[in-house]
Amino acid sequence: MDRRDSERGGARRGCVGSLLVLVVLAAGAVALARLPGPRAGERVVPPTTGSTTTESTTTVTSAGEPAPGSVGAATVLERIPVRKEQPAGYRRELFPQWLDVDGDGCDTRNQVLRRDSITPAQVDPVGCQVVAGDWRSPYDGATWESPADVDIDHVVALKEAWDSGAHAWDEARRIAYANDTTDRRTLVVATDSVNQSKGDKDPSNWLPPRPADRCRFVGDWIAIKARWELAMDQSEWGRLRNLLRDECAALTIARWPAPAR
Ligand SMILES: [Ca+2]
Ligand SMILES: [Ca+2]
Repeated sequence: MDRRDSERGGARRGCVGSLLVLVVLAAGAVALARLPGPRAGERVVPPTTGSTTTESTTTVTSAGEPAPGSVGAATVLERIPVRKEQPAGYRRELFPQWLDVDGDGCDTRNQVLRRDSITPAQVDPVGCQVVAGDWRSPYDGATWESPADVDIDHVVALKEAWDSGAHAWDEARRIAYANDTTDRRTLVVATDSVNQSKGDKDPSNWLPPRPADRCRFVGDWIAIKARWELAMDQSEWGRLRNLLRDECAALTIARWPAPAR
């Protein structure tokens, strides 16, 4: 090979090398473009589902940086609109509950009981009725084995959802919300008495009694409001901002799947 051939070969290798660099850069750009931010209505990567544990999808990282697949809770909170609540017209019947919206033969209540049991739940062989399991309430840490001792709680209560935007939803969306098993943050298995004290309240006047459970609750609350494009009233938003500043500064939120429409 003479020098010119060698130079041409070198040039070819240079071209191939440049092409490879371009391909790698382009792939990187595509990957970066796919990193979603929680903009309104955006479809994002779902958090882990199908687990038999009650681990939260909201985490605190030691370095204060969002974990992969998550975003800072304060960033999400900043994007949530602040509006006066609109309570007129609420009736619980507007949110038909415990239906089998995904057609798997289990109503929502039993589906959540089965999903969140730490050990495999005992299920009636006929139908899908859960008769026993092991549940840990995310509000007080209590553990229960009988479904009679727990409630399936809408973390953002139906009335709170109504007051902050669901009053404008059609029935299909209200049913999707009331029976949501597509993101495990919407519905949790909680100690019945604690759930009753929670009622329809938002974090401006109710937080889990056990301090260790509060930051996770705060993150889940913010995620649900953002995911369903619900607003917050001023005192609710302010309380959450203060909690993120004072107690939950490193809180991150796992991304969420788009809700049914
Ligand atoms: Ca079902
Ligand atoms: Ca509120």
